Amino acid sequence: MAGPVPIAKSLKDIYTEDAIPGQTTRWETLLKEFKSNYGALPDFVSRSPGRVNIIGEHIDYSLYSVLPMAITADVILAVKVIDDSQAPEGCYKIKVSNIQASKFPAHEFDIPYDSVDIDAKVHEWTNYFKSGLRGALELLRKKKGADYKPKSMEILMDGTVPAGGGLSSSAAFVSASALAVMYANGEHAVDKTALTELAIVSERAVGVNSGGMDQSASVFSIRGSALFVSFVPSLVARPVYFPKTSPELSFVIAQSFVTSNKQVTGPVCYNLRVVECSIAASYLHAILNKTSTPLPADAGPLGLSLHGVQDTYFKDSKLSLEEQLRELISLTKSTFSKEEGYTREEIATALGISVGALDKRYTSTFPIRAEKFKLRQRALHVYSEALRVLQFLSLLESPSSHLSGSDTSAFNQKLGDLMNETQDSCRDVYECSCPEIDQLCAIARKAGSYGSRLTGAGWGGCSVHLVPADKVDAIREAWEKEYYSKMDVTEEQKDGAVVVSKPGSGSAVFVVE
Ligand code: NG1
Ligand code: MG
Repeated sequence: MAGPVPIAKSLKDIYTEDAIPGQTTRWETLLKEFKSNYGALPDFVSRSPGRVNIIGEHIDYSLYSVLPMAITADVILAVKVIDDSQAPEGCYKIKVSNIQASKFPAHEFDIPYDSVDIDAKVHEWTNYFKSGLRGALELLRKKKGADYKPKSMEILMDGTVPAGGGLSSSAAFVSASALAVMYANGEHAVDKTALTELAIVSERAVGVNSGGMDQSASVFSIRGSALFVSFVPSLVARPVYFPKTSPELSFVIAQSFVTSNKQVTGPVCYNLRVVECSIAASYLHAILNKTSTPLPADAGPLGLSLHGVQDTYFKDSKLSLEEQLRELISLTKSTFSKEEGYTREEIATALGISVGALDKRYTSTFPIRAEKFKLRQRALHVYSEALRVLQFLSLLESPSSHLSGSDTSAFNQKLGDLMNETQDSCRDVYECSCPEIDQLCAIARKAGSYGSRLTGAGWGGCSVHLVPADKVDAIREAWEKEYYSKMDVTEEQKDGAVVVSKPGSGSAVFVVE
C-alpha cells in the first residue's frame, strides 16, 4: 500500500470501465480549456478523489481507525510549469482558475519565496490550493534545502465532489494540490504516506482542525476495495474487501442538500467536537490515573487523544482491544455523571489548571463557542464507534464464520446493524446529524436498506446506505417521493442526488504528452 503515487498512462488506470466515457469528455474539456486560458497544453494532471466513510465517524481525530473508500468524484488539476519572468523579484507566480469560472473566479498570486500567506478567516476557494502548496513546500525544502525556490505554475481545476457535502471535497482538493506542487517541482515519485501526512497538516491551515481519514482515503485507495486506516503508532492504510454476498451489496450515497460549511460552523460544530474529545481525554486521564500530569502528547490534533487514554490506562493489560473499549465505555459513564455538560471552571479544576490556561490550550488556535462541554456524550460516542469499526472489520475479514448457506442476508444485516447504530449515536450522543439526514435514513430502511447513516462530518451533507442490489431502485423511488420532490432543488441537482458508488482508486498523476 505504501510507496509512490502511481503515474497513470490512461484513464483506464484511474476509473472503472463504466465511468470512462464520461470522464474522457471531461478530461478533454479540461485540456482544451487549459489551452484556451493559458495558450498551451498542461504538462500533467494531478488527481485525488473524494471519499465516502463506511464506518468510523468522528473518531479519526481521536486517533481511532476508520473504514472509508474512495469514490469516482474527484478533483483534477491541469498544471503547467512556467518561468518566473512574470513574477516580481523575490516571488514566483501562481495562476489558478476553475472550470466553473463564474462560481470560482480565477486568481493570480505573486508569492514570496519564503512563505505562503493564507487567511483562514476569509472563505476563498483558492485557500485550499494554497494550503496544499504550503504543505508541499515544507516537504520540498526538507529535501532540497531551505532556500529552495518553488516553480511558477498555471493551474486549471475541475472538481466533481460536491462542496460541504460530506464527501470530502476539501481533502481531495488539498491532496491534489500538494501532489501537483510536488510533481511540478521535480518530485516524480511522491511517497503516499508523506503526501497524506502533509495534506492532513495542510488542511488545518484552512481553519478546520481535521483528523486524517479523508486525506488517507483520497491518496491510498485502491479500486475495488475499502480502506482500513489506522493512525497510531503511525499512519497505515490497507485494503479491505467485501466478501461475495447474496443478495449482492451496493453502496448508495444520497445527498441531503443541507450544506454545512465547516469554516463557518466550526466554532459550534466540528472544531468544538475536536476540542470536546481532547478535553474528555485529559479529564479521563486525570481521573483514571489520579494525576493532573498531562497525558503524554500523541499525534492528535490537540496533542491529546481518547486513544491515548486507552494506551496509557491499559499499558500492560492482557485485555483484547474490544474488551478495553468496553471497559472504557463503562469508565466514561462512571467518570462523567453530568449529562448537561461541564463548565470551563469544572474542567479546569479537574485538570489542575487555570481557566485561562484551559482556554489557551484548547480554544486559542481554532475559535470555539460553548458554555458547557458534553464530555460524557462525546467520549461515549468515540469509544463505542471505535468498537463498531473493529466489529465491522472482523465481520468482513472472517465472513465464513458468519455466512451460512447461499443466502447471506443475516450477514448483510449484521453489517447494516452496525451502520444503523452509528447513525443513532451520531444523532443522539454526538449530535452531528440533522433532521433531513435522519429522514433519508428512515425512508431508506423502510424501503429495504440494511444500514443507513450520515457520512463525513454531518450536520447535513451526504448519507451512505448499505443496500441489497435488487432494492436500489425501490429506495431511490421512495426518496424521490418522500424527500426530493419536497425539496426546492433544480432537476440537475436531483439527478445527481443519489449515486450508487463502487470503491474507486486514489491519487494519481497523468502525464500529458
Ligand atoms: P468531511 O465531512 O469530509 O469534511 C470531516 C473530517 C474527517 C472526519 C469526518 C468525521 C476534514 C477535512 N475531514 O470530514 O477527518 O473527522 O469529518 O468522521 O475536516
Ligand atoms: Mg472536508
